[in-house]
Amino acid sequence: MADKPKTGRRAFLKGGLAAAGGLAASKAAAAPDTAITKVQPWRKELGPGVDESGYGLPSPFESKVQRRNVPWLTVDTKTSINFTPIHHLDGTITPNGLCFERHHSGVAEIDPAQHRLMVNGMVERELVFTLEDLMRFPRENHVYFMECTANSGMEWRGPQLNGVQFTHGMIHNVQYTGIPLRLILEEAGLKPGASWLLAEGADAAAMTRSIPLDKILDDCLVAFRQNGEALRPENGYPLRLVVPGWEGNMWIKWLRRLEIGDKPWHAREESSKYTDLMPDGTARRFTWAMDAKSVITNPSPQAPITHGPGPMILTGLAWSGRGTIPRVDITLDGGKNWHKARMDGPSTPFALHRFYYDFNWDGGEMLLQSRATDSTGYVQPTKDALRTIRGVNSVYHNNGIQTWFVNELGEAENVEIS
Ligand SMILES: Nc1nc2c(c(=O)[nH]1)N[C@H]1C(S)=C(S)[C@@H](COP(=O)(O)O)O[C@H]1N2
Ligand SMILES: [Mo]
Repeated sequence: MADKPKTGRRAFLKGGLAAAGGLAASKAAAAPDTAITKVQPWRKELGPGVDESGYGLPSPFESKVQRRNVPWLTVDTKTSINFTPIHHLDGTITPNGLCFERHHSGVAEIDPAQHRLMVNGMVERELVFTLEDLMRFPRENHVYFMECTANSGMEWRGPQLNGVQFTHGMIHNVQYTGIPLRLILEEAGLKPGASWLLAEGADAAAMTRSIPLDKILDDCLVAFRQNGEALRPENGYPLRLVVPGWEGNMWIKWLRRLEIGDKPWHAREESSKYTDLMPDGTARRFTWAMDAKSVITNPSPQAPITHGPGPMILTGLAWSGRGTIPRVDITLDGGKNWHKARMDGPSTPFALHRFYYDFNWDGGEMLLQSRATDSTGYVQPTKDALRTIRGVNSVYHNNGIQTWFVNELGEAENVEIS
């Protein structure tokens, strides 16, 4: 703030503190603040040495920052799902240990020496690669979000989960290091008529998805690192498919086989699951790209406002499976007035974007919403607009606008405006 006096932010802060200043001044007069007047223990003694574990952890004072699950969500919720604490994070990168997890048969604990990637089907040469073989292909680095197709899926019929971690936390955004799949397929040689790829995981679910070859050859990766280090076991160690902008279910973890064909396979995860049940009873399939979406992470039910009226920072995340997010608008009054949020940090296709709205809270109730516009011009719809077309039987692809009601105490609640 102080290094940007041009914005007028300093004057604004001063004004705000002066408004609440009576309080601060009288407190100082009554009892000195020991955090400034006393010599703290960590100033008197030599601290502990360098990290002995060899792999560092966050400060113990940050222990509340945790992936969490919703106990009633699935019968086997402990082995199958948890959520990223997006209300505890800032910037755009998700730390590896906080990336949400979704497993259909638990984590495959793979010995990399015993892992192979096989390419078969409509290819000139069927191939099997060791990890060492793969390390000799040229690699690339890209930051991408991955959103579970069912993120916000529990909110179709109305507000249900009282926390942004649970309504929007099936998303993470990391830097992948991986091999363009195009290069691996060039090595195998595609036969004429090849147009689809089946990706298969090595977990007990043997998860399989059909993906059009156009997408595969365009930008898909076989990734082996996230944020510089090896993939975590829960995120697909040692290999995972990266399908930029498309639904999380297609990002096959523990990747072991790529089959080339000329039509989709209609696997379980693209027929009975991950299709969109419409009001007339038919199911929409192959809705792969994740539509533009945004959410205010702070304040939110798990992150209430803890200060009085005056300057405050509202922040959140926005993303689109079709490009970047040039614009997010914010309303404090349930949509009567909209304000342009300040986009901050990198803006690259298929990655999370961070927005801020810095304003002066009057201490009154608010109905907060954010609305994303992506680089194609598409505007995030209201939940009612989505329901008009899709009905209420859906689980997947809910990108509707989220509303938080904030009371005078700063507490927030998941609500909808009708
Ligand atoms: N092999 C395999 N791949 C998988 C899954 C799985 O259970 N097995 N789950 C899918 C689903 S539904 C999602 S949302 C993402 C979750 O990835 P994450 O655990 O890294 O967040 O992986 C996808 N890939
Ligand atoms: Mo998912």
